[in-house]
Amino acid sequence: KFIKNKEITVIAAPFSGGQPRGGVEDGPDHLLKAGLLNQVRNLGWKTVGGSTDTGLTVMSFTKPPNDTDVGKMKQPRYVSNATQTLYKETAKVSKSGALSLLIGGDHSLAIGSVSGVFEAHPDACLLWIDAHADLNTPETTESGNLHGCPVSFLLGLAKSAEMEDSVFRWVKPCLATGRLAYIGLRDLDAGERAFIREYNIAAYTMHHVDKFGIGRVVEMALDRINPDKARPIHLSFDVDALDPIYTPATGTPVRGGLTLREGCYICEAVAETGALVGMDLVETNPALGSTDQAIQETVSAGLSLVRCALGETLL
Ligand code: EXY
Ligand code: MN
Ligand code: MN
Ligand code: MN
Repeated sequence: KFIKNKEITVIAAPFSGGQPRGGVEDGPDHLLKAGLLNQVRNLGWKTVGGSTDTGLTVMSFTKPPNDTDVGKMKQPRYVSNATQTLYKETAKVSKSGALSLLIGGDHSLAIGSVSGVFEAHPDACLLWIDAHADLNTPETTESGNLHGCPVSFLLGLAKSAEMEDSVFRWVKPCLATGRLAYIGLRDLDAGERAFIREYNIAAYTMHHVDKFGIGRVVEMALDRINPDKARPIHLSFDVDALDPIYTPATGTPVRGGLTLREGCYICEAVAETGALVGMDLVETNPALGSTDQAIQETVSAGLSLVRCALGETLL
């Protein structure tokens, strides 16, 4: 209902500047070599646009010189430039009427992808599937790694003074707290927990998944952020939401996560709504797989999530 003729554009973003571990910039290449584009096409999607007109845009990013910390933020100019470029590219795709699929790369990229999708679909809601809330502000972050901060930028939680003189002043807060739901959380910082409570954000942890089952959890999450079922949906999927049994090749694994089926179920439930307008698949880091099999399993789990979100299991 929001996407024109089942059209999709894939944006590959080989970017690792939001965190310190090398290798996450190779995620897109591995996902593409494992056949992502053909799998998408086999589901009846038309891969359109992109820099090569094959439905794929591969972005490239250059590290700015002298990218010194701003406050606690690490590599702020690199992340700001990359996400601003991605924002423009994503907005173009979304305005063309196609579904925008970002493959990363680290989760700081969502500053750009979500901003771009929301520019074309301002009434959208956001499902954030992750072990982490990625809700730190430049003030609350303990690590300084910007992949732990994208949601606070999208909500506009950073104190305005901090944002105004920061390199991130281009980011317009596009997301209301009532339009954000989390599933899969199990590793929160104190400041993130405080924000979730203060703004009464719909947050379903692994405890809720165990207690209610994934079916009820997805239903409750969507009821909170999309009660009239009229909104477009952006799905931001961090592969570390899954248990490291399924996705070991990722930078910040946390045990006790979603099963592969639970992750797929979330994607299928979104596909069922027919309202998916944007998706991120991030934090696949091939360099962190301890064996070839670990890398391959992580990549193939990611591909399954994408296919499920695009309707593979719908009858
Ligand atoms: N909360 C921690 C931090 O802010 O550094 C860990 C963040 C990990 C973020 C990964 C991408 O989801
Ligand atoms: Mn490689
Ligand atoms: Mn995470
Ligand atoms: Mn994340």
